[in-house]
Amino acid sequence: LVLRIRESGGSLSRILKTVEVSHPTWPDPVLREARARAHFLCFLPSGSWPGGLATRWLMSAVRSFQNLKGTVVQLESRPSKTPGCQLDILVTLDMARTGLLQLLRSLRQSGALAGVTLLSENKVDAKEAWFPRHARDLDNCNHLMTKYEPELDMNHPGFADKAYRERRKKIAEIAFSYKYGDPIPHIEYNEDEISTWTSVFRTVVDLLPKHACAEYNRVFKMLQDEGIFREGAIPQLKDMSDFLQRHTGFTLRPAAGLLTARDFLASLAFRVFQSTQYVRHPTSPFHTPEPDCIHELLGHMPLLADPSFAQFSQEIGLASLGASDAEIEKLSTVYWFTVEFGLCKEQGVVKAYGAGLLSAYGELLHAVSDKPEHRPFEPASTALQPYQDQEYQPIYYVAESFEDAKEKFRKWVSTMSRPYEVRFNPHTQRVEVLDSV
Ligand code: HBI
Ligand code: FE
Repeated sequence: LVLRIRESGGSLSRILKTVEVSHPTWPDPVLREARARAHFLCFLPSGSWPGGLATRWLMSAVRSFQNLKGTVVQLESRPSKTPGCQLDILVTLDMARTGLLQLLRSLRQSGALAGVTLLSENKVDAKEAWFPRHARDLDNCNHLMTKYEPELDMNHPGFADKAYRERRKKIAEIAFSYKYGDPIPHIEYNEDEISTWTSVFRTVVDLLPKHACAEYNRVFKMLQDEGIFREGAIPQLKDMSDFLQRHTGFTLRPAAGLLTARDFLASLAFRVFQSTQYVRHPTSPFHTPEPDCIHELLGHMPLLADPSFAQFSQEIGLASLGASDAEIEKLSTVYWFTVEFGLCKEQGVVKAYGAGLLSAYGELLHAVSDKPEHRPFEPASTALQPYQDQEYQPIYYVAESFEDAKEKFRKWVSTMSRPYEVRFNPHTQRVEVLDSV
């Protein structure tokens, strides 16, 4: 797409930032065959434009690419040689062909353009859809959701706390610059952070023997014996990662915040868990709207050291590779009602294994009480159950065991539309694609 636009203000670098956020996604199954890569040429007429109009126009163009599920492959600008135009912008897009037609039409109708020319269009083999094939590729799977960030959300307890936001930024930068193979950076936690950890840790120690599943309690004890779980010190991700690696081969890598479901699930396929490293705001030690390292450490890590649970987590990850957006949504829902809020049965008694319950005692007590509805875990129906993350869940799904949940999950995944199989080769850390064609 070459856009000839006049720019007299605003900043192109902001647009480029927006473009970087767009991420390769897999089209819906019906559109798979009709995916194309296209180059366009557009002209913006001369005339006197108010400052920054070109920037705003391009922002709205980027929004329509995203709305039509297009991926920006390349975006380049140069001073225009056409009289009356300041910039030519070349955009190469991947999108479904039905979307391309719609896009051309809407660009031509947009008053800001004098003309649009489609330079070329190549049908792209649907199998080119990108997903990580090696654990190293997870360096590209760190796209964040802009939800609940202390910088952006007025309801975040850290919104008005400048020092807290600075601290968050510093820890986020560590995650953004982390590359596969780097040692996990050590964080020197401050007094506030450590005392938040200690107060959550105490409630967990009190409640979990009674309400957590046996697998969790078994690993929790090992972590205490090794001195990784204790009052007065937040476990370092490096130590936890080494511990997990010894038990199930899972490793950790630092994440800057809430990742997109696609990126987060993809890492599980490689037995990699992307973990935040910052601590929730000290004014709300027992509740956090976003993941923090206390939730990851107390909620997720113990079960990642359990072989059966580790396998279940990896299989959700493998199922997500190359899945359509609609399928990612379903897998996230299954993840939500199992890994985050799952219950299981032990000799007829309901126990918790979901990380969101094991790291938040309020909801834990609610979940195992007789107030909410308990339903048997059945992936096909669980995947369609709407959920919210603002209040306690009204419904929980109860698994017979991890093995049983895995069996049911495998059967359900086999009904998904992916035209190939994937398998993880632990020797090479590579995902191998077994093509059916
Ligand atoms: N990102 N950092 C991080 N931690 C999570 O636990 C997490 C995430 N992104 C999405 C997610 N969990 C899930 O709720 C599913 O959407 C996969
Ligand atoms: Fe979580």
